[in-house]
Amino acid sequence: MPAAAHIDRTCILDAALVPIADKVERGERLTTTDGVTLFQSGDLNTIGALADAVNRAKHGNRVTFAANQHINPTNICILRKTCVFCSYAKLPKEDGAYRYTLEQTLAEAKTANSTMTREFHIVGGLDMKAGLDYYVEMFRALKREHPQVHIKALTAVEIAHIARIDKMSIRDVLITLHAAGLDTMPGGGAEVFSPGVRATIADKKLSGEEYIDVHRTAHSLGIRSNCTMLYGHVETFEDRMNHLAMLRELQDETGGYLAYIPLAYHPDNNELGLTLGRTGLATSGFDDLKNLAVGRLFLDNIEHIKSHWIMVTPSISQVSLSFGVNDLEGTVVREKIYHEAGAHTAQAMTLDAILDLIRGAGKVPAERDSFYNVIRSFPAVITSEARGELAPRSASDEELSEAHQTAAA
Ligand code: V47
Ligand code: SF4
Repeated sequence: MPAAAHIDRTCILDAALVPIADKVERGERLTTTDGVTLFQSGDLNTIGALADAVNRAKHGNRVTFAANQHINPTNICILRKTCVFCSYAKLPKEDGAYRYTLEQTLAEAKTANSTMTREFHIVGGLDMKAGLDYYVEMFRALKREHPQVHIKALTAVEIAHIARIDKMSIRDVLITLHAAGLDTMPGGGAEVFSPGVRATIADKKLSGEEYIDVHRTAHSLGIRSNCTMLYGHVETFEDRMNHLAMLRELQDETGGYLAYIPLAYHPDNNELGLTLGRTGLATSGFDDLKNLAVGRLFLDNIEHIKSHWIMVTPSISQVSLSFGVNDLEGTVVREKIYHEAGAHTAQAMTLDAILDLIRGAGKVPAERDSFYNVIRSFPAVITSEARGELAPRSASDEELSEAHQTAAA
């Protein structure tokens, strides 16, 4: 951990945070107990100031975003009954179940021709009819039609599912998919690694150790990935910290993680939300900011902390830029998973909106590629002349509605 900027002790309200501030200032690694102390503390401003100091030491004032397009090719999932937090999955014969044909996937991806999309983010359900061949064909075709677009696809859970139905090793599945065009993997499917929590919210899903093993294998093959934690349901602060400790340990070993993204649980239209009586009540802004800040402070070996504005709202994402976050989940053309679960945010943000959001937080925006190389810098304050030059041609309503119709099964 690089030495952070000087921390002003006069602002610390919670005395329990003083030893943590000392460690942060010395660039010393935090323990899981420190993490629990941070989660227990009501002194959000101090937690934010510590995370901001660490973030500034690593990234200065720069905030990156990537122009990506989510594609969810199938919502059919064998864990439909046991992942009780999921509002997206369907059984094969259930109303609304769909699986894209190759043509439907390509039709949805077509908008990438007329937008600034540089990454396809592809995740879906554990569908018995979406095995290795389905994805190999899809990735090859996407690469053929959009060679400039990076493919970030398939969570560890989906990789393990493909290995099971195709009776192959995880390693061979990854080698084959990599050769077909998969560039990196997203971090979903992690939920919370604690076996007790998993048994409650995601029974029968691969275990935390298995998730880590899939990522370890991917990293050993040169496939980098992201990592996540689904928070705000039944987990304790200790569960959160043990989860983060497992991620930090793998990162010490492989260095393969690009970014950490805490995912805020959305309780609408899922069984868990009903059981908890939480329908319509997502996580609090306080907890969203804390999860991001603790991620920055504890995961000292993961460079990038990403806020997902679709899940926590653009306003919280903007504030999070002073709480350790250096990256925003960017211009998403269309997204389904959280909207099924009650996210009320827009499904896409324009370039101008994301630039305004970053500048409004006093930061300097930069567009990045999927490996976090800056590919376009933007002035801290934009002139109207430059705005005209930089504005991309975004997908027209017609194009989006066409993709939407072809996507409906
Ligand atoms: O694995 C499902 C989560 C994940 C709900 O790597 C839910 O850049 C909240 O992988 N409330 C899939 N979360 C999404 C994913 C992802 C998202 C953003 C960035 C990246 C990245 C990856 O979504 C699932 C699960 O953890 N999820 N249902 C829900 N009701
Ligand atoms: Fe299936 Fe993923 Fe939903 Fe679980 S979270 S039911 S694995 S789509």
